[in-house]
Amino acid sequence: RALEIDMDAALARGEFELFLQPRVSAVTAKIHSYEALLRWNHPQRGLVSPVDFVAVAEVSGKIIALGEWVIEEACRILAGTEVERLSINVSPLQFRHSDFQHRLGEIVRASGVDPRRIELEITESVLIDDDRRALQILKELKAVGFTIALDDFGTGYSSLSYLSRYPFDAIKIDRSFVSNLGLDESAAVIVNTIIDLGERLGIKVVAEGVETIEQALFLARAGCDELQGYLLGKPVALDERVRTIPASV
Ligand code: G
Ligand code: G
Ligand code: MN
Ligand code: NA
Repeated sequence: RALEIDMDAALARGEFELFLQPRVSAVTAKIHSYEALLRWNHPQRGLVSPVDFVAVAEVSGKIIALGEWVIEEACRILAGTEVERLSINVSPLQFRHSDFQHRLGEIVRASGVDPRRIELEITESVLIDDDRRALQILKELKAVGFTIALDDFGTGYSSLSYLSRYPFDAIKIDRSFVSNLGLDESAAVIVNTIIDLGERLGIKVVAEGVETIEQALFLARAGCDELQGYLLGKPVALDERVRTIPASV
């Protein structure tokens, strides 16, 4: 059966799960927050990656229900565990949906979770179509306390004007640049430039896909604020181990 046909039933049966991956301070090595990464425990196919179903969910429109489930589950984790802060990925389609902001507000309010504990990761494709509306929504979300991160920075169009025009709290350097550090001279130049930009604009810079000590040292010396990647921790299911970690700073 096609994945899209299964999705409603999968939501009802509780087959989706949020894996958590730590984001760590490059200075203190303390966990700042976790990124929530969606997984589907499919009864026949096993653990399915969002790469294989998010695009399908966007085409069918199921991304709205799925995205709301992600917000609800993130709030359950924040309300019921020691996890201090979570970032959640918001699909461009979900962000542009007329009801997004309203539903997000409703779900978070009902959970009693402080919006300051939630970061929304958006990609620049959100900003391309209707940038004035996007700016208005981002400002309103920030006014309520949500923080906003620009994900996959450096891929796509990555207009530098986005960084000054929109109220981002964090920029996430795409992992393609991090993985090329030490291999490709231009990757180091690009990474340094993004870190410098973030510093000058007062936006926190987070490196993704950090897999080696060499990459971590390079990034820390360059002034990158936070690191995320397999070296610091893989995305894992919220098990008892995660439930009992001490509250992060
Ligand atoms: O965790 P993984 O490497 O499999 O994620 C693959 C892609 O799926 C990434 O681009 C990530 O941003 C995206 N993704 C992960 N979780 C979610 C989610 O909850 N919602 C949306 N829209 N995308 C997600
Ligand atoms: O697009 P986004 O940045 O949300 O995607 C995050 C994706 O990157 C997730 O699917 C996650 O599983 C994956 N990821 C996280 N850390 C690493 C890493 O160190 N190396 C690689 N190759 N992928 C990673
Ligand atoms: Mn992300
Ligand atoms: Na990314």
